[in-house]
Amino acid sequence: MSLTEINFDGIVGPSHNYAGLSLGNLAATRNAGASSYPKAAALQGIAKMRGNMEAGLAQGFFVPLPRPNTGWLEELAADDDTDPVLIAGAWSASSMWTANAATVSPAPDTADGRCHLTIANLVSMQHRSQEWPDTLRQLQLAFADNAHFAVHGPVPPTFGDEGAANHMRLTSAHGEPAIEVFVYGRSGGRFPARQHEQASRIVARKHRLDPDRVLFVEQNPEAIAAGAFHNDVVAVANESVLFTHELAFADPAATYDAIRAKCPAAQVVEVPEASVPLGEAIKSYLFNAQLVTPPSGEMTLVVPTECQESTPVWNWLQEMLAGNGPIRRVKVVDVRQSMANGGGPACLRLRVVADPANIDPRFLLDSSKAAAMERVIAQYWPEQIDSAEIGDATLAMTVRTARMALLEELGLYELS
Ligand code: SUG
Repeated sequence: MSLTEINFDGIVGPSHNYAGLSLGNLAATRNAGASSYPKAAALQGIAKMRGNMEAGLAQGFFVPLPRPNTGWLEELAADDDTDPVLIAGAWSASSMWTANAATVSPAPDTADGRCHLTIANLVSMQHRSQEWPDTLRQLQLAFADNAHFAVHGPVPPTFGDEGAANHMRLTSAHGEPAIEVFVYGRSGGRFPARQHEQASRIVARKHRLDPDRVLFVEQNPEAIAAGAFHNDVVAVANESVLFTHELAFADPAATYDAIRAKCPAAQVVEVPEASVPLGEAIKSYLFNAQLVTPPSGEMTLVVPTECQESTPVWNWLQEMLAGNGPIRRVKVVDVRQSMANGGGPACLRLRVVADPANIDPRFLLDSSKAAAMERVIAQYWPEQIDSAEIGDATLAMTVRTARMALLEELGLYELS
């Protein structure tokens, strides 16, 4: 069995728009009401996946959810006088950020030797709380092989769960047993704390993790207040490396010590506030990077173009490369359409360490499938959506037709 890290990116849906729905996500609220460019957005996402495949990384994907979500609008008894924010929620393409789809504990970490996935309930935001049933259907198809995977329903809605965005593995190599670090927020600040500690604890129990190899760490309330609505906005881990901002955790020293005690191979690359202030880290999404190990062995940080445009961030990255730390390359990708809604390269992917042979191949990508997707997107995805069009019946038809064309191309008839 060959365990590989596979990144499952969310294909940006044809209804991609900026409705300012996520309180505490500064980019999303700043861009509320701006025109969006779904075709460009989806093509940027495919280009990112292509870049990672060219570096030799395994790539999968999930398809957009049915939008507008008519079932949800019915549940809301939506009518002409209904708050436009609720209508926009039913139109959101937010499932593109698959780091929030589920929490994943690969086989080496679990008592039964299966890879466990728990769908995230995403209850903190109304537009995201409606994602999980349709996302679960995709996980159940992609990971249908019960001998190797266990796909769980959501934790009770009392406890907000935002999936892998608040979860990190540290290990000497992906296929080796890891310690799993769950980061939660404490509520009471100016912005919602979207990951509840009890949700993390429930997920760890469901995944049958060894309690000695699990850590529950509090996110720094200051980071949430500054706009780090998920931990992956201020920290990312890959194999033995934790790349983090100095102010990511409530008690950074205790966090690093606990990680090193359980995973002696762990190396912490900490970016000090004095070099990159928290606000600049959040604006540039330095930490919402994909930290990956391609077959070349050169650990690579895949950052958004916004990092290049920030002098302190870019200077810090150059200094890092000039030193002899574990991160050896920096690669820049353009995901501006997603970034404008607070979704960087790391938000767009869910990492699953597994043998690709055990996964439904319809969810795995190669370059010819990427080309087929690009053709469908070029033909069917709207060029532009202005905020006044949200709710429009003609646009709804366009969006549905576009998604159906993609499902047909991929043979994913069960999802239609
Ligand atoms: O949940 N934005 C997403 C961004 C998710 C980023 N994911 C990670 N950090 N892993 C969110 O806040 C904005 C949608 C809008 O306002 O139209 C939005 O949902």
